Parts: sequence; C-alpha cells; structure tokens
Amino acid sequence: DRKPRVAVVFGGRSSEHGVSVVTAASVLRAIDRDKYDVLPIGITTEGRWALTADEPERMAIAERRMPTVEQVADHEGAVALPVDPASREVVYTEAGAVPKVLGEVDVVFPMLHGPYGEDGTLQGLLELSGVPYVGSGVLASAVGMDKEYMKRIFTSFGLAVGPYLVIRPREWERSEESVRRKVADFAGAHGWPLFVKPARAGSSLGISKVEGPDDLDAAVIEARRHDPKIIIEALLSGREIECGVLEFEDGPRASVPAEIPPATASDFYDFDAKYIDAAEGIVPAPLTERQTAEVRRLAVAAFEAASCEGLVRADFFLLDSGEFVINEINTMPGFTPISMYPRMWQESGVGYPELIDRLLQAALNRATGLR
Ligand code: G1L
Repeated sequence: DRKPRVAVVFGGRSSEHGVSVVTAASVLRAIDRDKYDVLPIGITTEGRWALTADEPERMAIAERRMPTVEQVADHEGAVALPVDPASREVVYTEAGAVPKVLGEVDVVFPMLHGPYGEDGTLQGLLELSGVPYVGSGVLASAVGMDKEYMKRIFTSFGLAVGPYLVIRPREWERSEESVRRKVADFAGAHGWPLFVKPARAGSSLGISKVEGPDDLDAAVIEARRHDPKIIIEALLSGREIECGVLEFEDGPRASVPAEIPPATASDFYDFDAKYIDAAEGIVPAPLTERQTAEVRRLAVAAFEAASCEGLVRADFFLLDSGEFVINEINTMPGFTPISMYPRMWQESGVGYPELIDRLLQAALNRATGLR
C-alpha cells in the first residue's frame, strides 16, 4: 500500500521568500517519513519551479542571510520544471506541465506568501489540477488577503470589527481632495492617529501610522504602491490577542489564545518581527476563563464565517471596554515551530509533527471538486 506523496511548495517571488524557505525546512524535518513520501518543490526568486534537494539543513539562515530556493535547486539531480510564471508565453504554452507534475502528487502543502501564494490563485491552480491541498480554498484565501472583504464578512456574521474606511483606486485618481475630506471626517469621528494600509498585502509592507492630515498623502502613495485599493483604520486601544483554529475530524477547534505584548505589537511595520520574534508572544494569554472561552468561540466563528479550511490564525483586540474586536484572520500564519500558531497548538496539546499530520489528513479527507 503506497504512501501518500506530499509536495511541499515553497519560496516564490515574494519579499518573504526566505521566510518561506525556513518554514519549509521545518515542515520537511517534521513530516513523518514512515507515513508520507515528500517531494520538495521550490519556486526561485525569479519564478522558476524546481524539484529541490530534500535537505532542510541547507535551508537555514546562514551568516545573517535568508536562504533561497536557488541554494537547494542547484543540486545534482535537480529538475527545473518547464514553467516560468515570469513569462506569459511559457505559462500558457506549458501550463499543462504543472498539473502533470502535480498529477503524481496526492496532496500539496502550499507555503507561498502574498500574491499568487496565499490569495487563492495558487489554490485555484490546484483546484483545476484536481490535487488536494492543505489549508483554505480559493474563496477563504482571497477573503483572508483582502482587509475590506474580511471586515464585511465578519460584520455580516455578527463579529465586531474596528472602524475603517476604504479608498478605492478610482476615488483617489478622480479626486484626491475628496479623499482627504473623507479621511478628515473619519478622523473627526475616531481621532488620530490612523493606520493607512494596502487592502491586499501578505505582509506588513506599505503600512503607515499617520499622526495628522499633513502625513496623509505620503502614506496613501506608499500604500498604493502595494495595492491601489487602500484601507484606513482607527487606532484601537486595547490588548492584542490571537487564537489558532485547526480542523479536526469532527470540525474546527480553537487553541488556547496568546497575547502579543505591546512592544512587539507596535513593530507592525517590521515583518521580520512578525515571523522571527514570534517568541515574544505569551502563551496562554493571561485572560479570565470567560474571556478565554469568548475569544475561542469568536475564532471558530471567524473560521466558519470565511469558510476557512484546515487552519486559521484569528487576531483580535481586547478593548478596554472588555469587548473583543476581530482585526484579521491569516490563512497562512507564521508556521515555524517557534511561530505563534504552532506554539498555541503546542500549548493546547498538539505538537508540531501532529499539527502537520492533522493538516495533511484534513486535506486528504476532503473531497476535491465541489464542496
Ligand atoms: F498549509 C498550511 F498549513 F495551510 C500553511 C501553509 C503555509 C500554513 C502556514 C503557512 N505559512 C507560510 O507558508 C509562510 C508563513 C511561510 C508564508 Cl505565508
């Protein structure tokens, strides 16, 4: 009886290429080789797909430099798949090559950050290829990437969100002046500072804290470099609480929650802090039993609201009023053994190898096609 073959797809043309390689190394180390055959597939910084060496020790940060797929792709026996997403021509003419390789795979563990990775597009390719994959599908991935639709969905499912304002591409292009007025009204209601963010961005890039109207234009221009649609959020005063949700055989369950201390939380602009200094998080969060039960209920509700699959990390603010407000969900949270999501599950009795096994089992048990 053949072992299921797992393709771990990592790297990619993202500012967080290195984070993905380091994370894939942890996953490659932890996957149970008695139970699964593993096929590491790296995507280079240029967008070339390659069957890479199954050598996680070569995928570590060395001499203060992030690792790249190129390091493991250039080994003897490496195969560059004939797909180059950088070139339209090759994608269209050779698109069949991806399903062909993936056709020999039972399940994909996608570990790509940002656009074309966690936004639902890769998930769509895998749907078309008929290959099951770990984590959320097309819709939940796309929702998790778009801060506007995320808030709209939470609101419609009765989850409280903080005050926000969306600036659509054409609004800014037609009249910067009317956008400035709209923002001034919003600040009149909710106060300064405001956070100006690209509506769809995988990391913390393009985010500014704006103290007053004079800094608005620069912040909008910076955010628009990452996404022409931007979202403006009020500052919420409260504690930052996170909770992991994992799909078990009988449905999703919430982990113990964690608290991100303010010093780390204010490093929002530094994405290294988000992934590498995750060790700062306090697990379990010092909350009352009622607060713990409440945030776990809300985390599962957020998972269901967005139709998530496999896993999600739900991030909340606990306001001074005692109310939990959902900030965002992350369908592909930081996933090294010291990242918050695995740490929250460790503390809940599910260790890293078991976590990976449960995610693979959930993906393999899912019917492909309509669900
Ligand atoms: F496949 C999972 F389990 F859904 C999954 C995949 C990828 C969980 C978390 C991640 N995370 C990452 O790949 C990343 C944080 C390295 C970049 Cl998004």
